[in-house]
Amino acid sequence: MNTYFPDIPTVKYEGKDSKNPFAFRYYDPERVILGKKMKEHLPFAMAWWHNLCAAGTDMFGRDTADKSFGAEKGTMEHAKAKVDAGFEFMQKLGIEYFCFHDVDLVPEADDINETNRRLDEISDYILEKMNGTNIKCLWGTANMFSNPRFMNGAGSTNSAEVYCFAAAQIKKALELTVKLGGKGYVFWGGREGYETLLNTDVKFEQENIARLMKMAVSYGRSIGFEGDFYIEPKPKEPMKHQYDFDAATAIGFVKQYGLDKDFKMNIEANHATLAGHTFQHELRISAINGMLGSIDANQGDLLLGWDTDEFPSDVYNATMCMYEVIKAGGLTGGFNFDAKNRRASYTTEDMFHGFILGMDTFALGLIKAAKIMEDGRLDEFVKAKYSSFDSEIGRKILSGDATLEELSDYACTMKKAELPGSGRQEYLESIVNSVLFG
Ligand code: XUL
Ligand code: CO
Repeated sequence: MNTYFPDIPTVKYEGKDSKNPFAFRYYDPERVILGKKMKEHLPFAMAWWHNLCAAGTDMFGRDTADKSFGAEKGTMEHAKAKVDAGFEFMQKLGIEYFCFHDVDLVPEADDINETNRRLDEISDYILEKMNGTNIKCLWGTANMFSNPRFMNGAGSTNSAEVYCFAAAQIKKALELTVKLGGKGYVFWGGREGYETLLNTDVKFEQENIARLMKMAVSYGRSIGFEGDFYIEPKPKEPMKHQYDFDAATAIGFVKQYGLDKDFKMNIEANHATLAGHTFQHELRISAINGMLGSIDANQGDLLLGWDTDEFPSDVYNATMCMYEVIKAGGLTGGFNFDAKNRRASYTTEDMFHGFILGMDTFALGLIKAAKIMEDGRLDEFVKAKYSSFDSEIGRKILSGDATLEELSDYACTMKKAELPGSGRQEYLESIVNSVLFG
């Protein structure tokens, strides 16, 4: 338990005045907020790929961080060292969940049978590690975007053979998710999209994606997977047009193909802003459709415009996120830090600083969102804003019984409409500021 990060102590809550770099200032797992412990509001997860695999390589330069964990990369020893390091890391931070892609866990072999064998071996090892800890799997997924065979996507590929490989990977990843007790299974359609319509049959591709998802649902249920399937919307990157552009698009897709009973959304903050939305917008759209499932907790950089996957530091956005989550009655999933350290933050200490920042940001967000709810002025305002629908004519409209002629007659009797009540945006923003900083 003290092998890979020997200089880092177990991170504990010390309160907002603590200057200890390895302490939480806001995340106090046992503190009760709105009747629930903080750690129950905030089931945090570690993303295997960023934390244990990504080492800072970008398009212009190689790794800056050492993620070998004392073993040779590309070996099963390394795969096991990552498990050991990951568990030590999660235990030191009090993180109770992890998320994984199949190929985050083991090096992919040339022959899929050998990859599957390695996955069996590593998942046995992970299961052993899980025993006696309270660490669990939040969700699993298959990486169907890195291997060159997926250059035209997985479900959206033009190759029936590649489609079968996608099916095989999903089958295995579902089995692993069930074996590790995962609560969810994610589809992030990284390359499910296109670059140009000159070579693309969109209808064909979308129908094939839906077929693959249907097969996944039926296989998953047949092996005892009771959790949610999630779509993680993202508008672009790596493809120019991705089919799961945003929550509204993905929700429309699952409804169109009859997948809505089994699917919810996994909303990622950075993907929301790439789609030209706020994080809060994506959460709200999912929630009002009963599909707010899980969250990839990170943030982007609006000045850059690509998926920077930064650790969340923006308390305002975290507050608005928690406001939505509380109103939706919580998540079926959790908060997965799909986030990586900046390339120049390459030490093991930085790995901890990233998570401490993210966990404290969401803890603050939770505290402040609860205050906004208790304050009540925002909710009261929104309720009052629509109060004209409490009138006789308003109720008639809401009942669905009104006709266009009737409403037209009503308007003609009125002669002239009054202006709607003010939106009072600035006043409401000042309330939020006073709750945040008052
Ligand atoms: C990519 C992304 C993925 C998914 C899982 O932008 O967010 O890591 O979360 O495939
Ligand atoms: Co993500």
